[in-house]
Amino acid sequence: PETIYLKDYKPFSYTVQQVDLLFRLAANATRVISKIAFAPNPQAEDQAENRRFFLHGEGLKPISLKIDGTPVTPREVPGGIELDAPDAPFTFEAEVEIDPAANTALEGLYMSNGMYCTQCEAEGFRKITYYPDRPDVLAPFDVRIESDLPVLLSNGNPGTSGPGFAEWSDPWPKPAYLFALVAGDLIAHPDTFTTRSGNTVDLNVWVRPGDEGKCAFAMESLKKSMRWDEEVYGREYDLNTFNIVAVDDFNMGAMENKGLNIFNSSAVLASSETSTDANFERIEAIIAHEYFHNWTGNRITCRDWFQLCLKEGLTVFRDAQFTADQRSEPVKRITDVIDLRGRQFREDNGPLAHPVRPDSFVEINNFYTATIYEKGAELIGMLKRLVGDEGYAKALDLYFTRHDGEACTIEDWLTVFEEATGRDLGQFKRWYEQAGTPRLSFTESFNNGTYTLTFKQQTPPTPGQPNKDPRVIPIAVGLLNPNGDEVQPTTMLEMTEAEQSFTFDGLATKPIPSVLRGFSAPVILEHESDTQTRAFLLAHDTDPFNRWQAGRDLAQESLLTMLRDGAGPDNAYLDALLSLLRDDTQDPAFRALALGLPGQDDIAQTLADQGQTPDPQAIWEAFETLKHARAEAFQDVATRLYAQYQVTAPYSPDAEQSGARALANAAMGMINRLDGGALAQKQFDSADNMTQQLAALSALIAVGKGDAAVARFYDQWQADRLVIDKWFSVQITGARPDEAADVAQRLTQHPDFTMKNPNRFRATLGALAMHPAGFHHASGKGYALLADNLIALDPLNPQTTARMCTSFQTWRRYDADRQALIKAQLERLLATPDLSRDTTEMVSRILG
Ligand code: BAL
Ligand code: ZN
Repeated sequence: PETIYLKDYKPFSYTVQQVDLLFRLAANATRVISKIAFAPNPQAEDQAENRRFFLHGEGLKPISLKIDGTPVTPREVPGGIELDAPDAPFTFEAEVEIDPAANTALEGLYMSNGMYCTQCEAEGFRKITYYPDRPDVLAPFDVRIESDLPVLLSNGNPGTSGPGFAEWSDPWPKPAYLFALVAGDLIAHPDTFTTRSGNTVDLNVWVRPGDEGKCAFAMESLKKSMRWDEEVYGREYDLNTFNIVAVDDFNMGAMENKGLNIFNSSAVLASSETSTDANFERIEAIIAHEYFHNWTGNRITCRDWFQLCLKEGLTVFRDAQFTADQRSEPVKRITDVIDLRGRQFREDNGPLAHPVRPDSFVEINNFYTATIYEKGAELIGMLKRLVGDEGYAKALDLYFTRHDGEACTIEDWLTVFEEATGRDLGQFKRWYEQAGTPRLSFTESFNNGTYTLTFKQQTPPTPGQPNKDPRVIPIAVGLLNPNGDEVQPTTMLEMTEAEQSFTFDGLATKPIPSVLRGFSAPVILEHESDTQTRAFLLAHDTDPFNRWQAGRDLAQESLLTMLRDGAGPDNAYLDALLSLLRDDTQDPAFRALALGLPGQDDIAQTLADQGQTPDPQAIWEAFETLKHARAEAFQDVATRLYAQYQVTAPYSPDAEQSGARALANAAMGMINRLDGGALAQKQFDSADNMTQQLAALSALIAVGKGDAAVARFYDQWQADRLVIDKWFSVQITGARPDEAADVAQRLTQHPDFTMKNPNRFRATLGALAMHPAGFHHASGKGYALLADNLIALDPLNPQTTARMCTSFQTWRRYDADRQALIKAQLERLLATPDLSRDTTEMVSRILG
């Protein structure tokens, strides 16, 4: 397959003035009739001699094509058609036929449970009609849909409608990836929102009949997001209507189509009986994320797909700010860093490492990654730390005024920061260009009242980038006295060299440093420290992130020592954690987080970084030993916390109640190891919300007492697709390592398993991949099961197949036997006849 390079970017020869689309919907033979006004692109005058009129098109059956009313015959070229076109404005008309019912890839126009819907980002519009399907071609769209289905939606404002048709008009020029259409038998959950300048916007959450009781939370989240973007970023909504539609079969979480967001139903539908606290929080965040794209993505879009982080990094950063404002800022930061380390650091440390702005790709769908999204968001956070809140606000205002209506680059983005703040961001740009996670280490010295911290940074090689230059790293540091008082409040050190010292004067005694507070940069902090210092920071650090980090470091050290020396759990860790658990002045959510352990995969990565070969089974056993030791050591406090943090008020998914439930459920998890499931069974029997019910089910499975509850849960929820996804997952993630692949295998034979629904596929095979000891079972049965299913899924849905191949990305860390087993599966995948471009690229990169 062809590789596309950033350096080859050229503007399109023509601009599009207006797009008119008519859809005559039919399941197997939809007609798409387009009329598109083109004009020579003044930005492409160098191409005037030789303008190339190329239109993307994939899997289209052409019925007729005309230029200025005259039928034309196109030349078929890879990826589309070429036509002879005038060096002057002209109209192109096309009628094509497509088959939405046969579209299982879920890109372009497809059907999901009798409903028509679209997914065009990144390159799905070319499966709908011939078009310059690239983000730098923007145009207003008018759409007419003809169908007998009762609800017919597209982007923009509603126009005329009547029996069998509806018209929509989107005045805001947009790239084709933001086009959307929905048609179905849907029910609205309506509301309105009045913008700060007094415009009333009709809001609707559209769902299938039966789901209308699960829309209220999404609607509230939408209204909060609209208000927040006005208050914090000064951004107002710009159409009369905002529609959200829930779709069951969807590759991503959701999509920000202009005025018509389409959501994976798992990211919209919520009720206390069927959704966990974590589900509610995710829904709130995704609703906000898609809404915030209206300005960061839609009004200002990307020039080309290499710039994807321009909209995604910024929008993830904005949704994180929103969540921090709605809930707890430290809790949000801690959970984001857990996720960043688990997904992005893992990617950055392996064969799939790529810069936040890549310089080449084969299939753009393979670059909707944690690096583009989450590391992209970290880059925005660092920029804000470096220029300060005021500088950030000024730069954003300039970005919105200067670039509204444009398709931009990272250079445009950095330029507004340079102009608004007078800072040179040349070195900062390396964060966008160099892949890999920097390792940051430090040494300390203390002399005559002067304390010196000397930092070193180093980034290991990544594919195609053997050498890295030093980056600018904002390092937030505070200093504590041995008595626990803070002697130096948080200060932002700016490291620009490979090695650099910073001094603090006038100190009476050698302080204890708290480094990288708030996780001020996406780096791996490598620092040898003793248990005592960590326990001290866990007890005294004023920075909540670093307090949590100290606890995590203690847990990790204990696990590593257990694995290395066969030692038992570290008592100092248990003591420090016990004091924290007992301290009722501490936020329950924070205590629940402190009770969390590093991921088993994080430990495997740390061992690999230290030059050791991780054994997933041994890691699992060490976790079991440690969890058991904690259960025994914390018996009394667990019993007290469980009782104390039962929520008696009516269910609300707010931060306070969910924090209490998280702590009580963590306590239940400990008690469960000693009482053989008695408490969990009681909780399962009496639970009136999914958070409680699922935690209890998972606890019962963990102690081998889950059979009856698993059966009952299925009987209770078999009609609810999203709850049944949980039912699939929990049986696999809770299985013993030697059984996980067998459980997953058995579940792929269940009548409710289907390859065609990405949520169900992920709930089953994705759950197996998230069980490190089960997936990496020495027999290789986990690898074989995943590969079998990926081979079966690829012809149906290349995008989800390629995404799930990333489960194999860490293969080189393991022993020779496991490496050979994984390599054989990857080679088998690659040798599959007609393997998609998506999966071919992904597997080739993983094999390296
Ligand atoms: N743009 C794809 C989905 C999202 O990031 O919102
Ligand atoms: Zn996004």
